[in-house]
Amino acid sequence: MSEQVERALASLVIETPSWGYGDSGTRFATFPQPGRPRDVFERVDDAAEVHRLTGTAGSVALHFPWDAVEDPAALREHIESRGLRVGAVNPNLFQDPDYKLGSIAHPEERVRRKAVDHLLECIEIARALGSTAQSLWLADGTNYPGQDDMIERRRRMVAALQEVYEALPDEQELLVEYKPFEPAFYASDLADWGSALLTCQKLGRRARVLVDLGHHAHGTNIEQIVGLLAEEDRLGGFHFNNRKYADDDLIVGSVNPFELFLIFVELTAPGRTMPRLTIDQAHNVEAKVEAMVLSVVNLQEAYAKALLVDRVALADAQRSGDVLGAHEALLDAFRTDVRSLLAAARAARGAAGDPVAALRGSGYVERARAQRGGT
Ligand code: RM4
Ligand code: MN
Ligand code: MN
Repeated sequence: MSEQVERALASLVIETPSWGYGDSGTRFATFPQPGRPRDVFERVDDAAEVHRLTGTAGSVALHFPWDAVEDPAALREHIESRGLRVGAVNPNLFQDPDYKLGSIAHPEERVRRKAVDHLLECIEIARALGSTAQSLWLADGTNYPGQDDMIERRRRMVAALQEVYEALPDEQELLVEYKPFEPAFYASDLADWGSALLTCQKLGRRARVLVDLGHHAHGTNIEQIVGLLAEEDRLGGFHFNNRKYADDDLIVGSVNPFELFLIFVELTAPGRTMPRLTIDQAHNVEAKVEAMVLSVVNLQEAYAKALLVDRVALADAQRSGDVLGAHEALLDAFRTDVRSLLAAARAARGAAGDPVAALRGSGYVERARAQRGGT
């Protein structure tokens, strides 16, 4: 058992987001934290610390232009010198005032052109950094019925994405994220997994869907979506976070650990390959590095528990119509305390047995505060 968990951890790569280390807050206020990273290099340093403690966060996802630098080669070198890889490149099509009515679905050709040019630029940035994915989330949509023609918007969006897809080098894939609401509150242009999947099918095999756990209506069975997309070989990746109400971006597994476990049960089903596993969090009151460490540890726990599922017993119970026997096969795994197993597996990999305690005892946060300043 412990060997199985050790092997599994060795192959687990979780991407942490550069944007999860900087200052953030609520829609009402940003709360500056002392010791916050001042630039992308320091955000990478924080990501490296999370990896050092957990042993499975060896990749860092970047967001542009937030992480823009003069010299991408220097950034790549910094990332690699910290023992990390460059994860997905996330273009930003939602902050420029020109994007008020959308980006690639915008009614004006000039704005659509500008947005496509940014996407093409991000392909070049990814090439220079050695990244193998574009991870695209569109804020596009409308706020009122009649504001724009929904199907026209979709045509514009697809045409723009086709141009981008054609420019993708072989080693890059295009991950398409969906979200039902916010910032658009009437009709988002990529509102759900179905719209994202249809778009990917129009583009080609290297376009796949990205599932963000905060981007569903309440009651949606996310693990079913995961299984379905995996079955169609269109599951590109995840943005892990947790929520109680909307797109809350809370610590992974903090509110609904059972749902997280069930997602990993799908991901580890026989014959499946792991998609890209990225954390997408924007903390508002919690300490950033510690929050990220806790998210990675919670992901490790969900993963390890999913590996404990007795697949033979589960399949037998399912075949014989033993409703609760099948359900209990899952509960048995979910209820297993895997913490000491994981602590040992992490220690065997040179990471921390107890990553949160190790962070608190390391002085990392205090040193960052002294070196980086900030109030
Ligand atoms: C969105 C979405 C994107 C993330 C932005 C900042 O809600 O989750 O993935 O890049 O927030
Ligand atoms: Mn996301
Ligand atoms: Mn989100």
